[in-house]
Amino acid sequence: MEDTTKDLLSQAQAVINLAASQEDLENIRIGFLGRNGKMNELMAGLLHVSPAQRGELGRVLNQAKREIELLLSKKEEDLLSASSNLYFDPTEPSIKPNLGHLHLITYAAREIMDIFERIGFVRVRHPEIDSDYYAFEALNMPAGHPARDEWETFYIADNLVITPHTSNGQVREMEKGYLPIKMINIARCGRRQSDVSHSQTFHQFEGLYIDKGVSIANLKGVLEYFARNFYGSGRQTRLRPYDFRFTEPSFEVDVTCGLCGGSGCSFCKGGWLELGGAGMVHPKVLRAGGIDPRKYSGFAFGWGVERTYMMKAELSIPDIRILYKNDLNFLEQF
Ligand code: FA5
Repeated sequence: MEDTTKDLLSQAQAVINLAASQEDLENIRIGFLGRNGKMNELMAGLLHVSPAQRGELGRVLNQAKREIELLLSKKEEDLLSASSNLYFDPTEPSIKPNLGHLHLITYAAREIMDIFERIGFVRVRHPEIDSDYYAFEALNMPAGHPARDEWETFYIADNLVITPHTSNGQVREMEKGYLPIKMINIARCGRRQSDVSHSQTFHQFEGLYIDKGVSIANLKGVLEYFARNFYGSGRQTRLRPYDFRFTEPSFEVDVTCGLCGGSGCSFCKGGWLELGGAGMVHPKVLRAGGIDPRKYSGFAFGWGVERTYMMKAELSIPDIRILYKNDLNFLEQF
């Protein structure tokens, strides 16, 4: 009888394991533990054993009964939790995904481009990794020329650089062979520089206008137009003499400080803030691009997107490198 009880227990285990619903479980319970179930059949057999054995067998049978009850309730819990995982209410409000937004510098590049587009400039794209030729040589800086040092350039192969400025796009654009040229090239640049106003990775926007009879007056007009539209109507620009190898004459461009309005404060120290470089395209550069400098002239300018944006009066960013630190507390403000 003890063996029969063990068999019954393993039978019960097997069918309980296979049960797929509450209904299956109820049928199993009735089959094993119900009034006419297999357990009661065995219990009835106790009447035919000797009183000496009856106590021990009764204990074994009760133990088996309890185990079957335990197996049934455990399986019932499993089935319940599995079905609650499947439960899906389409009317429940969904969990909103965390949406990001564009980087501050992407907004800046778009805003800058919008302003130049209104006066006929077209956005073009040129390589951010380019040959030494377009970054320097075609810009009147032959190999070994000391002027190259200023650009603190990352070389990634003998003749290949991470462009230290967007001016590499000048001769590339001329080589396309159309005139007049009125382009804005906005791209990522790299230099071996890192401090509060210099980042190893930064962006520049480069303007190039080439046509017949282009003069410094046109350059000044375009810069003034940009400064007023980007910074506000009260702002003015000035050209300060400088020396770039690819423009002649060359200038640094300053804009009046937005904090003090040009009277001088601790931020600008003198009323003016530097925006970037500019100048009339050097005849050698025009020739490198296949353009005859006796017939055509042009101006170019190249400014940092980050610095130009940081100079907006309402933005006070103490360290340019914070733009690229992936600090959400900072980035989520914009
Ligand atoms: C140039 O890069 C020239 N190619 C500009 C130019 C173009 C002159 C066309 C004439 C004609 P410069 O090295 O001064 O010039 O850089 C221009 C601007 O880029 C700077 O005023 C600054 O706004 C930005 N810039 C340069 N280096 C960094 C840097 N490491 N981090 C952030 N901004 C930078």
